[in-house]
Amino acid sequence: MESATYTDDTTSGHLPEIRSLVDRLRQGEVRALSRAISLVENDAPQARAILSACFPFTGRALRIGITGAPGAGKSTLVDRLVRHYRTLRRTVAVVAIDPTSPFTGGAILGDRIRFQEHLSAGSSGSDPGFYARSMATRGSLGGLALATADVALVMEASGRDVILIETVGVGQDEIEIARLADITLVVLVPGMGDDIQSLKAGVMEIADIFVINKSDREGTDRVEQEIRTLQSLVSASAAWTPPVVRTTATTGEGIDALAAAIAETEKWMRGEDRLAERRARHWQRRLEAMLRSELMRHARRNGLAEEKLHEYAARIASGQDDPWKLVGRLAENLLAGETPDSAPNPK
Ligand SMILES: Nc1nc2c(ncn2[C@@H]2O[C@H](COP(=O)(O)OP(=O)(O)O)[C@@H](O)[C@H]2O)c(=O)[nH]1
Ligand SMILES: [Mg+2]
Repeated sequence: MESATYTDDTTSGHLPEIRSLVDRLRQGEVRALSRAISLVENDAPQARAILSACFPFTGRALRIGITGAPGAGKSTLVDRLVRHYRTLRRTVAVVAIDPTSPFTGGAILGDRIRFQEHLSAGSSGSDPGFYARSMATRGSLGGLALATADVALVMEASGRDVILIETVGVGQDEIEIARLADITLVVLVPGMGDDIQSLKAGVMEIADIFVINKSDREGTDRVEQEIRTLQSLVSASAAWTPPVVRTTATTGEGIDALAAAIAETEKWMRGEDRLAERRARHWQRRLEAMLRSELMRHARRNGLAEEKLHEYAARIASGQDDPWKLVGRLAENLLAGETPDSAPNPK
């Protein structure tokens, strides 16, 4: 049988079109940027060619992740940071992910409205130095973390200086998303003092800066104390002790201090190849995810479509097939370019 191919050649006919799309988004055309992001987010057939064409124009931007519980004030903070960077004439893009409301939920809608209020490129009188996008959840193939990374890459290629990535820091997916950032802000609020101890270890691990937002409220000292205590337990010997910054995002208080902390963290990250090392680690995980997604895509294209999988699953459920032996045989056949059902290779 014909050897199966791992590359997607359905796009070859689109190449001039894709090149022109990427040229236009690099020249700052917002409609081209939006279209490219949609194609990438939906994992369209052109997605990889677009990402590939964007890739050479990336690596310069600073990617800042903002993570924390729903309602902590992340979007309000992002809004403030956008204003801050725009005042400094740095161009900004925001990607906001809220998996709790994948379609029409209030959070995404609220974010969109707020972002568009003063900026959103494209409409009349708007600021072309700013672009915001809310993400829906991408299906099972690539996963949300991969989709977010891809969208951020396209934004970067459009020449943005700063990419802000807002995500609800709860699950593994979100921690994965936070890890694609160069610098991660973990946003906490007063009144959750007792909960800090129960913060997922992963969230503590990814914090480069702690932000205590809503510091206009009572209990700010207490949260800070809790963070410091936890820090002294976790990172007594760490090279970097994440600064703790107090903000009131609604009034803008503390935003300058936060921006200063970000700048200082960036300086430290850029020293001694730390940033390069973090980005390499990011790419290692991303490569793994890309490979997994690619292999599944290959499997689906070569006889392991949904119905076929269901058939196998039913056989396993009724005890007719051994899943471990089956997986071994399927993987072997697929990698050898044969149909999943081929007889086991004689050894
Ligand atoms: N009192 C107070 N309220 C805030 C502050 N920052 C945000 N909020 C409010 O908290 C609510 C949730 O904010 P939002 O930015 O949407 O939170 P997100 O879910 O983390 O993105 C909104 O009603 C904000 O106006 C703050 O510093 N102090
Ligand atoms: Mg939000």
